[in-house]
Amino acid sequence: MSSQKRVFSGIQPSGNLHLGNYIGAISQWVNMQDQYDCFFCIVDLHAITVSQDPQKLLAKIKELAALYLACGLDPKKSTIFVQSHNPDHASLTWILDCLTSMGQLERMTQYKTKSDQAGASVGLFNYPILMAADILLYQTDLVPVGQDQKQHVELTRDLAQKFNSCFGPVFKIPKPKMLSVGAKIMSLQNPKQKMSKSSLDKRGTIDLLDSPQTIKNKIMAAVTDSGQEIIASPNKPGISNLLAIYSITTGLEINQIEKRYQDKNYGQFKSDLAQEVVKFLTPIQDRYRTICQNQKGLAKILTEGKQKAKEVSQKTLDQVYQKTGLR
Ligand code: AQP
Repeated sequence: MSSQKRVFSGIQPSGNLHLGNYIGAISQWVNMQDQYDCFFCIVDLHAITVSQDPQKLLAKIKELAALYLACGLDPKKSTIFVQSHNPDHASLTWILDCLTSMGQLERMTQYKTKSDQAGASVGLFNYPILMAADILLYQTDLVPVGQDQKQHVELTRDLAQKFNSCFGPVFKIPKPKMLSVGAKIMSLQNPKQKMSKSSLDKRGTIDLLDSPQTIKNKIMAAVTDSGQEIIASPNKPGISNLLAIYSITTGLEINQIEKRYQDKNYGQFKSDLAQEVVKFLTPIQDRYRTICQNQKGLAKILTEGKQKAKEVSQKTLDQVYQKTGLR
């Protein structure tokens, strides 16, 4: 058995992967691959908690898998798989459902926000428990996520502790891992709202597969703050957000960027940022196109990933069945 600590995380194929997903989640994943035993999942069962077109969903699952690889996930180092290919996720969810109170789920911020927007399904309400099952099945130590998912990882910890104290120790207690800069990238059109796949105003979101011209247009049209200074500050949510994007895409510290732009205006800053983002995304887009030409290779990676995932999850689920009296 590997002595490395275990990492689990996933993204829903629920729309276009955007820079917020990359920065908050994938950038961490890529950096963790050498040090940890990593499981990265395409969480398609989460995506159907809101309505999806079946044909588009299937295409999005493949697109997301190709983007994982294009962003730098390496199947030789990490286990990459699709959630619905491993039925253990749904099986553990039911058992955890029976251990969770309605009140615990009613407190989840994401549910409150999303259920306001559309007629909410039971699946949307239950989403955090499916996420807990995803994480706990793999005896995960660390869950690299953006800020919006922190509350769900905390619920996961509570459920693991509750199960262990009711039935005896089975689950490792996982911890969330978030970036200090970039844990919550905001919409370019509304710096008070998170950049999101499902947001209605597409001008607020930079998708990883956006063309250079679209990226430039979106960044030049980004909402900025009053005043002229290019500094990160709570009074300047628009500029602070752009600085975080600049920092992650160039590898520069925020204070280095502030110094670089101390005598420059917003227009110059945005134009340079657009160039940096295009420079950053172009190689990812090139790799994505190459990977898409080999669909058989992609399918093989996901089949191998499923097998590796199942080997680990099955052991946890067997223990759960035994402890709960189901076996
Ligand atoms: N704006 C963001 N800034 C930083 N991190 C973010 N993440 C999402 N948005 C931002 C992180 O990306 C991962 C993807 O999570 P998900 O696909 O399971 O769903 P989500 O968190 O609800 O992301 P979206 O983009 O807002 O999707 P939709 O609109 O479908 O709900 C997570 O690690 C998340 O924290």
